[in-house]
Amino acid sequence: GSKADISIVVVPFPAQGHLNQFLHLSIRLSSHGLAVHYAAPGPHIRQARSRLQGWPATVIESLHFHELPIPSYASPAPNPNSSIFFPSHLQTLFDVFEDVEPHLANLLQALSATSRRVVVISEPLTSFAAREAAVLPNAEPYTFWTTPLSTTSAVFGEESPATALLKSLGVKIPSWEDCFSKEFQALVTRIQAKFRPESGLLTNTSRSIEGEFLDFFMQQPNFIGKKLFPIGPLNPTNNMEAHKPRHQCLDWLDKQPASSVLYISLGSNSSISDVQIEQLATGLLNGDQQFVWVLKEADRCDVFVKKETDQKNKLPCGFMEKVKGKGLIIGDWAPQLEILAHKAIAGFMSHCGWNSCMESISMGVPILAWPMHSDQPWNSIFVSDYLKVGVIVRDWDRRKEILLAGEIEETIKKVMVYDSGEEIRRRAKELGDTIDVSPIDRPSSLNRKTSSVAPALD
Ligand code: BUP
Repeated sequence: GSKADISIVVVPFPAQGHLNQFLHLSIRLSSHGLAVHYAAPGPHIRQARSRLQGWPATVIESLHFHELPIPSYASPAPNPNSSIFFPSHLQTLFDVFEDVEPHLANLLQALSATSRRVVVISEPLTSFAAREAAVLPNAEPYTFWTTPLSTTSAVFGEESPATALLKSLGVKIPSWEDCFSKEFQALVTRIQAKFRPESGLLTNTSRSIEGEFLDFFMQQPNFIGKKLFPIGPLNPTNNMEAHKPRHQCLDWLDKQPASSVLYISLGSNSSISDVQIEQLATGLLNGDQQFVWVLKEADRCDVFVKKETDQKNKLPCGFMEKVKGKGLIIGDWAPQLEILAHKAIAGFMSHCGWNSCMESISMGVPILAWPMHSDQPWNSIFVSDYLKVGVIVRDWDRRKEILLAGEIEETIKKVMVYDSGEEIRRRAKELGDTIDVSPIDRPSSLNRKTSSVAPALD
């Protein structure tokens, strides 16, 4: 048959935060009629497919999933009580994930033979894909940075020029030795050695968030002549409320006054200690704060089984009765975007994973930062000290301490109480208004030059 025009291959690192960004990017590309090949291990693909519920068939039919076989392995469960909490399973995953390189090479070769151009989008953690693309005559490797340009560059050493730029603006981020476990630092060294900006860089940011850094990067020797695309936010705004049945927390939010509820979620990879859960609960109760709190055990990427276990049993005795009508606990997958977009929400207590930050910023919701690991301490300082749309709840220098109910309550008031929080809520709203969250374009049949038949993996 005739050759497809452009084939796009995306290769995410198979962890939750990466899944959403790569999937949303894929949806965006396929909505322009491009054939997108999503290559990842089976369990990750099954999760991605389940997130596609509610999308128009025209979008879904341009997405081709390719299962990359990975060897089975086991890794230790995340330890919520360690001071630098790093999900060690990610390290294990990285080791085994490298084994998929030959399978990906087969896929790329097949696409290269049947397409005019192959665009390969990987990330620093899956840079083997860029390496494989570089050897093909018609393939262009792009790197997708799923975290902010300004702080992620700290991965390339504390003396990175972007970090210096941040410092000159009065924003000091913690050293990476303070944020990453020794194992992760070793992992970063391996990634650093392989990282090349190749054809170009996509980043999940926008000009109104990181304009200064985008300009700055374009002047760096490594980037001159390369393409740099700020493509954030990737929030898929047109399938809002697509979940059926509608999550009950949204019905509950409908009944709350505007700007009254605090949304709390510390992400999918982390959990806090039992004592900390108790202190947070007490802070909410004493402050008489309305809330929606996603409280469940951290994901276990190693087993990939979506076994969502709520942690209601860790709450202080009688808590659920006392907060009746005022607070909701969600023990499974929460519809975060819909929650953040709801008019009842006035603040987001977040672990500051970059997806969560982008979602909150673009919805104009101020952030109460509770970083847990890796880039999150940087993101938390970036949103509070640089963007000034957040306050720090968990100060990274005091990460070994338990946050007491009283101080949690005080920080919550800084954002949620009408007078004291007015300024920060206004700034968050203003920044949110500058960010374009336009719905995804409808595919045009005229653009559809691509083949809908995907080559087999082997
Ligand atoms: Br938890 C949870 N519902 O219940 P981040 C998360 N999300 O929609 P990560 C839900 O998952 P790291 C839930 O909207 C965001 O798009 C949320 O990504 C969504 O954090 C994504 O914020 C989570 O980057 O940690 O993946 O927990 O930063 O370590 O990747």
